[in-house]
Amino acid sequence: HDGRIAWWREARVGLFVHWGLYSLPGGIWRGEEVKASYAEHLMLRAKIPATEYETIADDFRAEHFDAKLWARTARMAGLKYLIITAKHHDGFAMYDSDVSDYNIVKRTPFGRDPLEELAEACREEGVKLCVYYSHSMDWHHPDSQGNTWDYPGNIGAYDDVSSWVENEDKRTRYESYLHTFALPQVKELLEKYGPIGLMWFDCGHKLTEEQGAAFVRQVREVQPDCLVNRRVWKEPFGDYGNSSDNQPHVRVPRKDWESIATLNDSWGYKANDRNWKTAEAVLRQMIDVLSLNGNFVINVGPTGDGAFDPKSVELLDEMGAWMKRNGEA
Ligand code: FUL
Repeated sequence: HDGRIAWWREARVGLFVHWGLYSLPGGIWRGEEVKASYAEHLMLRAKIPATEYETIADDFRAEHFDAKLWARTARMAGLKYLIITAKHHDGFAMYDSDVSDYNIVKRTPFGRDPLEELAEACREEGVKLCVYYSHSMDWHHPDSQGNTWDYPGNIGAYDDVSSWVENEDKRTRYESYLHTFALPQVKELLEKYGPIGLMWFDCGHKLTEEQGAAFVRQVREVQPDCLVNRRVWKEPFGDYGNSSDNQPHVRVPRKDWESIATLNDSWGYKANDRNWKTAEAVLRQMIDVLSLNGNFVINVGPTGDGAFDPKSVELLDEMGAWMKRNGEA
């Protein structure tokens, strides 16, 4: 296994990019700020019916999206891998999916495939392309987890595991989502965009062990060298572990762990979140993590038009300057 993870141990630092339909409303729905620190959870927090949420796609033009600029920004900040949200909990694929038309190419006026463009840009900049995929929750799909306002009897977003694993109907429905939707999407992501550094799964602790194993198998089958994070299920699954969101220290004694942090309090772009960390605070957090042998991944939430907001750019610039001063970038 050492062979597979060698690049990651050396990389140390990465960039997380949360970009999806939620980036356009930026935490505001029908003129009102939705109560949630994570703007990418808008659909769940405001219980937006799937048919209504879908209409965000009609306005998704991403006129400033520039994969080369994203990849270059990562490189200039000294960051060695880039994790892009191919599909977050809202279920919308930010790539050209053959499994479902609910995707950026088929449903938006933008009509391009960011994954394809990012794969090329990352290759050019020497940044490893990695993919986030929400395999457990999908608020758009009637048989997955989370959306109980459109699909009564569905598995709730925060239901505990036993409540649905023991319920045959819920379990069967999730099984069908898994085999006809999630696994095929994971497969196509690994087949279409060249070598993927790692698959970043999320919230898999609600799956059965067998369901978690199915995702690991699927990854290994197509790209044996691709890493899988532990959130695909839980110990002892996956190649490395993650700390809880924005909590750098919880995995201290472990080998091969990764801390993920935001620049403000949200992952997805949130118009009203001005609670930016200072560059000094971010660097301190990074140095803490690296000194404890963890990897550090810093997040940006580009706006719906595809740009990194100016404050994130400023903070990443300062990280880059620090890296340069210390011979890293
Ligand atoms: C969490 C998700 O629920 C958040 O939206 C975000 O993607 C974070 C990195 O992981 O579990």
